[in-house]
Amino acid sequence: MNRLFKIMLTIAMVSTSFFNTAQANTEFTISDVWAKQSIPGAENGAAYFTITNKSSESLYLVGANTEVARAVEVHEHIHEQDVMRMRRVGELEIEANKTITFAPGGLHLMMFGIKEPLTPGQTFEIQLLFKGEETKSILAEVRPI
Ligand SMILES: [Cu+2]
Repeated sequence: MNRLFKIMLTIAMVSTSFFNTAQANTEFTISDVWAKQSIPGAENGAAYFTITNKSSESLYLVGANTEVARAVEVHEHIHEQDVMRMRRVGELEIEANKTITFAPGGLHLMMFGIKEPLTPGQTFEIQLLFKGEETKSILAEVRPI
């Protein structure tokens, strides 16, 4: 390795770590990512996962995308005069050292306009968007209803 190349490599490494620290880099883990098999004729669906914020600062989920659907929104179920309704959550806070589980009847990723019916065993990617963080790709597994 010549000297100039060594210097350039050092600069590249320093600038990479500089840009990494510009991101919040909150430590978190995501597990148990799954989606319901498509109901025949239905164009909407839901995906679920468990997220654990391992850092000492709050993490904010602000959106999601997937190639298998036209749009994705974070939803929660709420009881309103004995009726279960879904409501969009614009910004979901995951507090420091807390775990939040998305599950049927509760929080879910609502997928609108599913392009091809989701079949059991199939996997697909979902991109999760967090405030001040890099986009996080997760792999969902389709489960039978
Ligand atoms: Cu919903």
